[in-house]
Amino acid sequence: MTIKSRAAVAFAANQPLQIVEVDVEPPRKGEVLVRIVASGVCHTDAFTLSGDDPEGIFPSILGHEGGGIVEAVGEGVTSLAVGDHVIPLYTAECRECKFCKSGKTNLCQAVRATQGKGLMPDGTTRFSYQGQPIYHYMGTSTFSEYTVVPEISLAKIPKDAPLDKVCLLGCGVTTGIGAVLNTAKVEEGASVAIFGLGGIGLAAIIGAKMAKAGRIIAIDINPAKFDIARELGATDFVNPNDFDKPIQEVIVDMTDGGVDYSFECVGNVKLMRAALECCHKGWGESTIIGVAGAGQEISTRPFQLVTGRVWRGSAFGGVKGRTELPSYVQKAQRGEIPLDTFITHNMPLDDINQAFELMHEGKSIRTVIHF
Ligand code: NAD
Ligand code: AHE
Ligand code: ZN
Repeated sequence: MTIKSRAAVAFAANQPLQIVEVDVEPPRKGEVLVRIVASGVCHTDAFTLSGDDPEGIFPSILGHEGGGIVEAVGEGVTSLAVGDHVIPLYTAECRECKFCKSGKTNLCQAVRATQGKGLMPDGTTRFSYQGQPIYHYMGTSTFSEYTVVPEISLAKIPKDAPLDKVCLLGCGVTTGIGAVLNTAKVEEGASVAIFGLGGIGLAAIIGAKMAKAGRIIAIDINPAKFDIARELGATDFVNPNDFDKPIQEVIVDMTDGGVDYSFECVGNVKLMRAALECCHKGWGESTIIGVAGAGQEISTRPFQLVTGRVWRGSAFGGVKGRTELPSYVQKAQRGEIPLDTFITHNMPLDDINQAFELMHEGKSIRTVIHF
């Protein structure tokens, strides 16, 4: 039976989201209806809303950092049952595709093509408004009271984990920690530079602490971010605006030739170059996490790579969600991942546009939307 759901709909790029009641069709084969309890707001939602995302489709329901409860399952769903608590995954894990079986990547491709077109795997959408289709987003669309998600795009988590906090493990916090531990594989004593201290960069600091990094240099043009970075374990704080030379030179001078690892957590292609070039000659590795807009490209002198620096990228921290997210949830429950530190604001769905404003003003780390 089709149900009604309150949702924040992105009707067009660069327009505020509109809270309306959409129609949601029941889950089909291999799909699950989830009641979203809470959702974080990530910079990627704002990026797509800005119109800069080549995969941005309108009208759509954004949101990809949610936590919810299974409301109904479609035909053939075996791994989940009504009442299970779940985190939707924008990186599915089918365990059967070439990518899943490779042992080399978390980038399952089973549903990726349709997901990028705002559709369910059968090529249709479950959402509509006044008879017109509304598109899905990142396979998750968590800015809706009810959403439909492929079974392989849901991580089952313990029922005693607070959904309004562990929802942050659906993107930002897992991405930052995973990029340090899985992608870069930072080792004990290493020096680390983290560019951008939003949800992703701050989580990367946690990852660097977990890896027992020696020096953790936190870099942001908004010095208001430094207190939380310090609380999480950063050792040095750099505001590029305080210097009249390129930030890579500043970091190289501070670190006797450059850092062992750097992470770009902003989505600025010039900063991606700086993050690479602040790495130590011979071995320094830079990981791009930030998402840059359509048409933008990175550049550096090839000599930077010839002389031993390595450029990498990381999606969802290299984490295989169905297999690994439960252990991230456990770590959060044990206090090893301080989710509360990230939650600067809580608000109802009606106020969701304010969450975007706070992010753009640099006043929030994560706002959690409560349904
Ligand atoms: P955010 O807006 O919360 O934080 C960005 C931070 O960067 C802010 O503190 C801002 O002050 C800082 N910043 C801006 N310009 C800067 C500059 N020139 N130098 C230094 N700092 C600067 O964003 P977020 O939610 O933390 O996301 C960060 C980026 O990561 C975005 O591009 C987002 O799309 C991307 N992201 C990627 C993945 C992935 O899997 N690869 C996952 C989540 C988010
Ligand atoms: N759609 C964009 C790219 C967006 C992008 O890079 N997304 C990241 C996750 S950001 C989460 O906040 C990602 O995981 N990408 C891998 C993937 O498969 O989408 C574009 O440029 O087309
Ligand atoms: Zn995100």
